[in-house]
Amino acid sequence: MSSAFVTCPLCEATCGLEVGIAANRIETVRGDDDDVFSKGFICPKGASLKALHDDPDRLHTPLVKCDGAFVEVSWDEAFAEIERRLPAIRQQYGDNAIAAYVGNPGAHNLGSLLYGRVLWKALATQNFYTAGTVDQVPKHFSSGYLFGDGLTIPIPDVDRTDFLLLLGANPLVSNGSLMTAPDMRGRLKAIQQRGGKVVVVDPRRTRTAELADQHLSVRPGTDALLLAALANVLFAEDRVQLGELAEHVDGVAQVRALVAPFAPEAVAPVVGVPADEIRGLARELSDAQTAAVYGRIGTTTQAFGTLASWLVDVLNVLTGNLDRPGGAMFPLAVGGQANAAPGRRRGFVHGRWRSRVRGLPEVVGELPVATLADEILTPGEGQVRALITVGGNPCVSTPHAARLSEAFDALEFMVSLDVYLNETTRHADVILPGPLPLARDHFDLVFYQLSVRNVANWSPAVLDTELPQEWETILRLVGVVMGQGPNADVAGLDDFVAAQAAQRAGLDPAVAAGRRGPARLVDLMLRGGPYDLTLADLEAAPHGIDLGPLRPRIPDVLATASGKIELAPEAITADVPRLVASLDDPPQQFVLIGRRQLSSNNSWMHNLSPLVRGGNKCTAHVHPDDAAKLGLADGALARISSRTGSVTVPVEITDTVRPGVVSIPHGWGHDVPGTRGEVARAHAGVNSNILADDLLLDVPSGTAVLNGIPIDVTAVA
Ligand SMILES: Nc1nc2c(c(=O)[nH]1)N[C@H]1C(S)=C(S)[C@@H](COP(=O)(O)OP(=O)(O)OC[C@H]3O[C@@H](n4cnc5c(=O)[nH]c(N)nc54)[C@H](O)[C@@H]3O)O[C@H]1N2
Ligand SMILES: Nc1nc2c(c(=O)[nH]1)N[C@H]1C(S)=C(S)[C@@H](COP(=O)(O)OP(=O)(O)OC[C@H]3O[C@@H](n4cnc5c(=O)[nH]c(N)nc54)[C@H](O)[C@@H]3O)O[C@H]1N2
Ligand code: SF4
Ligand SMILES: [Mo]
Repeated sequence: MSSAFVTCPLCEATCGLEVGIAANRIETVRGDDDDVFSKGFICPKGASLKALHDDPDRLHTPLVKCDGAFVEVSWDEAFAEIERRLPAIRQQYGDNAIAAYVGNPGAHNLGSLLYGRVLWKALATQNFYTAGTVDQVPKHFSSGYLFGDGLTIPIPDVDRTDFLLLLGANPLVSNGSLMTAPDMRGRLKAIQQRGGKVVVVDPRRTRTAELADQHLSVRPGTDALLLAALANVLFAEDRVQLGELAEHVDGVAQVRALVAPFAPEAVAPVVGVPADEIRGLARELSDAQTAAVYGRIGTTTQAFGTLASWLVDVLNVLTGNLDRPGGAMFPLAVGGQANAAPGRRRGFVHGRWRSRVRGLPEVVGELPVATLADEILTPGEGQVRALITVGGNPCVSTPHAARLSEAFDALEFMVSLDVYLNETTRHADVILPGPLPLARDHFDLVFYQLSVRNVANWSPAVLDTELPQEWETILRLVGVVMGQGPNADVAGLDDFVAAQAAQRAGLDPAVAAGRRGPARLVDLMLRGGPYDLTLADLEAAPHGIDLGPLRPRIPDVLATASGKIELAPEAITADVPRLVASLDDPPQQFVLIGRRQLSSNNSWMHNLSPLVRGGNKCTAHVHPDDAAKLGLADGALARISSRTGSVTVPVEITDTVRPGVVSIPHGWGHDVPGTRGEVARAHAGVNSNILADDLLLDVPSGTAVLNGIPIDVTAVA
């Protein structure tokens, strides 16, 4: 058995793994003790990579649907079918008739990251969707307007901070997001050990809240009110201290006026936290030597996602903690980072186009996935007739899931690049599988831009695969779209892509000669990047290269038109009146929120016995007082309904949720016909996004409200 050292590509933590391999099979997986960043940390998902490879249900050949049933075909047959059907739709109905949806694994996959963009450009469709609009797009929106680029996102400097305020995040379970930091338990404990404090804002007492020094159990969807109240106190008590940021910030006076309506006493009844606790939190935040405010999915996928994301950084600015050690800082990745070149002042815009049916604005090149079904089902000029999905399961992951399934049935043609035949890909006409992790080169292009330290680690493919690499499949699709037929010259297209990348980096493509595919592109990015590294340097360091703690980057990192932090941009502040109005909203009796589970990865790893065996249960968490009122018994079934649908699910009575709040994890509901996944079917659970309402959006960004969905709950006899 030989050992290989690779980075786990399953979540944002980027843990180093030591993988034992014999005869092209994974024998063992453990944390790599020598990894410069993760130092041996591993979670159950990383450890399940062997089970993933050995899963008898995953796809090994392309599938084409014939008379309603999938048949295994050769790659040439699959591409012949695509050639026969896709270009005709484009020719007949125009560019926008073909939509695309890219899912979460696409952000962890060099093939889709580096070559997907070539395909989307070739398709020239405005109907481009990703999992981002059920996730972090509000943060791109606020960061774009504040700092000039959607990926210029401040990351909490957890290893040096004295005070960490986490809202809507449970990194002990999720292992962190928009904050690449393996072993968050260790990092949070270290804050406490050096005398610092951790505060968690969450409607549930999560594992992270249990570890924290203080937990504020808020009503879902009220974070923007809470954060505005914190800012209000900073102004009212003369605690605003911009420090060295002062000369780089515009709009502080406007912010003062905007948060005036949100005194702690005004928001307390709605937020569900006493005014003196809010005031106390503001004082502690301001008194701390250093502090960082951080919000994650509970703050983005809710009614005020953009305002909450904005106010998180407003607080980082007002307390002088932005861009200073121990505060919230901007990483400088080794390559591929749009904000690495100073002086690029184009500013950020959204709404460059709008969705046809609901008129929703584009943000970072995407339309809200909550409206994809409308675009497919509503007849007229520009109607979506065909769809390409890449590593996504929107029929489970996105709102009004049942309607989206119906919409996919109405498509004339659908191609899915995916490793499973699941709830989404069962609707496809052609499924094209790609190699699993470890059978492809890997590099965390996205997550090193969001990391609490500047690090880099290259993972070469360590397993052989019978499948073409996903980047090759994507280039072959590019060939079809560009009229080169089903057997395009993939190597030639790759040379073309590399030549363009070299030109962008101001390099001669010949410097990366001898490489092809993503390895060549990463080599070019490294060479054009800020650290003077090459891929060979990373190859010589299998446990990664540590480039040190984050360093201040203002003003160079700012790309707004003014060259300053624009703290009160109109695109964001225009939504404040809606927040003011929410102070008078009558409270809902019951609202639904989600919860992530340690051994789960959104919707797609439930077919692995080691992961479903343990603590993952698709149950509805209900507070004991609510259970008593509703006549619900622990383990009994409840029917949960929303405007869009209903599900019947076992109840787990627990005081970890707030009264009035029901929590069901997303990613389940594996009992639909026509999928391949026996283990998942045996642990089906329910699809919580049947309940998520496609009409409820964070207004500025179009991101779906997945937390705080009004529901009715009844006992099932
Ligand atoms: N109610 C509710 N809904 C949510 C959330 C929530 O908190 N609550 N969270 C949201 C978030 S944050 C996200 S990111 C989305 C995720 O939404 P999606 O990305 O749409 O869903 P996943 O479950 O990640 O599905 C991943 C798909 O990729 C496939 N896959 C895995 N690896 C590969 C690969 O290497 N190549 C290819 N081609 N395919 C691969 C899997 O088989 C699966 O079909 O869900 C969102 N939905
Ligand atoms: N094990 C595991 N890890 C994962 C994933 C997974 O599916 N499983 N998914 C990955 C992905 S794609 C992502 S984006 C990240 C997400 O990473 P996190 O954001 O850390 O994920 P969650 O654990 O869902 O934490 C969100 C928290 O928000 C709370 N919440 C709900 N509504 C509100 C609200 O209105 N206000 C506040 N303040 N809190 C609220 C929920 O109770 C929950 O505890 O996790 C990643 N890591
Ligand atoms: S925490 Fe994330 S990166 Fe680390 S082993 Fe688990 S899934 Fe992989
Ligand atoms: Mo996500």
